[in-house]
Amino acid sequence: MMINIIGLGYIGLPTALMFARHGIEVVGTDINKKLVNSLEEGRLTFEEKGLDKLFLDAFQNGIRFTTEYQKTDTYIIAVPTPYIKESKKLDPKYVISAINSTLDACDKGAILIIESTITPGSIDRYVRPEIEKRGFVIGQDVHLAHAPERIIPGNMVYELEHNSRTIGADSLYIGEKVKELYKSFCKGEITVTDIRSAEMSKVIENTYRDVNIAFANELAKICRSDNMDIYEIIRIANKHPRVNILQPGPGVGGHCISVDPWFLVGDYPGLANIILTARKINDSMPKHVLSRIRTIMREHNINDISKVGLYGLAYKENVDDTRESPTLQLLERMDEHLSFGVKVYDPFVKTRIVDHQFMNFGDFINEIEIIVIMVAHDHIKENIDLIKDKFVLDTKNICDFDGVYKL
Ligand code: SAJ
Repeated sequence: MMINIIGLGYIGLPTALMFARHGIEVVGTDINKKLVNSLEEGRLTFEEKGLDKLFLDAFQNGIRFTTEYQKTDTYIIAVPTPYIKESKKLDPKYVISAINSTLDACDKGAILIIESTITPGSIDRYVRPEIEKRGFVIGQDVHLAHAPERIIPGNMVYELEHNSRTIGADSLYIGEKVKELYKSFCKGEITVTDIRSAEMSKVIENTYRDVNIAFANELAKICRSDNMDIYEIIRIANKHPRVNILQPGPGVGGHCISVDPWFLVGDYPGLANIILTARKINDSMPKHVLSRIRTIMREHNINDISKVGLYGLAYKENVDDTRESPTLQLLERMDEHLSFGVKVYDPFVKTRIVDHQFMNFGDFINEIEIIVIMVAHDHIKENIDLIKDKFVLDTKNICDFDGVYKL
């Protein structure tokens, strides 16, 4: 039996490697020739704890990478599902194109497993009609399943193996078959359900986190307005057995939590109210950081924005992924206010993606008077002594020395 995994990004690649490590024949397909070449030559395309070793194991077990779709009976589709900025609706174009190419290649009776996060109802709305249009009978010629992922960047390899997961399918028979497949590496509980429930549960998991982060962020703003210590207050409140407030921060980034709730807002206008408000609160955090920077500049008579340095471009600690990152959101805001020249540094981001981005930490801190900690990479925690002579705005609550400004 061979699995063809379509899309070798943040989800598809670790999944492909994990199946291969556990002895399944895997071919990974991606339309990006450069990416495929790099993988074939043994070079990983992003950094992630434990991925090197997993890659090596998969290589030894004969994993292959190609731009071609393979003829087989099992496909896992893990292509991106962006949302359309204006309408906040899912853009299914990559899923649809992957489905079509799969149909061109597949055996009769093949199972098409969609791992990409999709808005509830997407398979009914976009995928089934596409397959039927091609004359395939679903349930006979091809079978559909949805197996949304749950792994967290920064701990992907461990979570891939240990998290519980959900399989949605049209029939119990196919659901159980897909479950058996994932059981080759997944030690967590695997729940089989229908496709719509699988779609919805995935989206609400991320929405739940977004709403809870928004609560923490709103509290941070309330505490700032009335001079209270948000971190102390959350620490105390969390001692209640049924309270578990998350941490405030400079915003919510990544391609999951800051995106998935919009699917519900776009599809259920008027019904998704807390969800919409939470999104707005989280999206307002970069502006809050900006106003904190302004306060520090005024207090210390610093008029030159180029004396300010943003530490961190990634969307969270110890990853190199910059998608929807709070720092990029903040830079966009500054740009709108014609405020150019702020300096930026991230030890994980090794290509230049914004203006005034430094590649060397020493050079970066030599040129600034105010450092804004946007991301709590281990690197800054280990180098905290080097920034003690700066004015520090710590949006991640990692500094405990006198004079530090918080959110
Ligand atoms: N954040 C806060 N405060 C917190 C926790 C997080 O401000 O207390 C911020 C982070 O700094 C980051 C953003 O939220 O900017 C999201 O980070 P995250 O670590 O909470 O989650 P992601 O986006 O890396 O991964 C999420 C996970 N979903 C849930 O925890 C419900 C992961 O399990 C999913 O697989 C992933 O989304 C996905 O791909 O959908």
